[in-house]
Amino acid sequence: MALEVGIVGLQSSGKSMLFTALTGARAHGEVGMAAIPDPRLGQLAEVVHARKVTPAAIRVVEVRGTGPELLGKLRQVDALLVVLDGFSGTRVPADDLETLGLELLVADRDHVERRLERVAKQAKSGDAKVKREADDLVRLLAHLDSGKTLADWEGELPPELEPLTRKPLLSIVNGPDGIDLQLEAELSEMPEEEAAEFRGGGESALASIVRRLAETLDLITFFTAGEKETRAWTLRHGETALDAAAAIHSDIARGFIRCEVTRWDEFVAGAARQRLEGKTYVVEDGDVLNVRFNV
Ligand SMILES: Nc1nc2c(ncn2[C@@H]2O[C@H](COP(=O)(O)OP(=O)(O)OP(=O)(O)O)[C@@H](O)[C@H]2O)c(=O)[nH]1
Ligand SMILES: [Mg+2]
Repeated sequence: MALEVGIVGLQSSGKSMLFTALTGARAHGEVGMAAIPDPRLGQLAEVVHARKVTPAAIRVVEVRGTGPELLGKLRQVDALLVVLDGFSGTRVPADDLETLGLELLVADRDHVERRLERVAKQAKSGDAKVKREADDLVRLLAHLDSGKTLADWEGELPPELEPLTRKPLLSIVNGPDGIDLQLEAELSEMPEEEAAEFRGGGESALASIVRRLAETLDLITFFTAGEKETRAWTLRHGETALDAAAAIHSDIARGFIRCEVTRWDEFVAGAARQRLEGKTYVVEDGDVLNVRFNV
């Protein structure tokens, strides 16, 4: 249930390098997990002498081109991460970003057209709802073909459409003016301590990307602090204790009784004031939760 981000970019912009740098995964063009760095987690783990520490993570997918078919694989992702070539000296990143925007637009238009073909066939059966969607799609296609975007479509969109051009988008320039992926790749091969020394104590560029992503996705982090495992989890801003329980395990959500809530800093300071909350409690960033449940 982790949120998902899709890496897109023009050819040889550094997508695979970014994917590997973020996820540590070698296999390109696949799916990997990027850990969200959070200094609070280590402090909590120390307090409870956790034997295992697990950061929250975002799922990362790389697609290997920009055609409609490949970009179509990204319809399910929650955000797009655009990589722009700023290292070769042969590209203008701002122009490439514009080109990519057009590719996304084309992919969305293609998607609307395909869906219309399918829905129009089904509409022949006379189902009113399907007929209405077909009519909507005809108008939507005309809207796109007049040079407008899905973003300036006023009506509701069919929920199945999941347009790429409406997803939150974060772009990074790969090169000296942005993040140097070549360097990051080399650092990721080093033992952690050496890499940290090289960075002079600063946050890694990758950590800052992941953090920006988490912001773009409007994520908050909550913790579970146990000796067996201390772990960070993400929720969308505004989600509840029941959502938190579901993120941990569906059984825990099903058997939810109530939830003990402590602020992470009070927990670390050993001055925890524990509150009992119910299913509808809106989880806050930094909450340490202990869900009481029966199975
Ligand atoms: N000097 C330098 N070279 C880089 C950098 N990032 C990527 N490269 C090189 O650029 C080439 C393409 O990098 P990839 O990560 O494979 O790019 P990609 O976007 O996945 O490419 P395709 O999947 O083929 O579209 C590789 O030869 C990299 O070594 C960088 O920051 N600096
Ligand atoms: Mg690649």
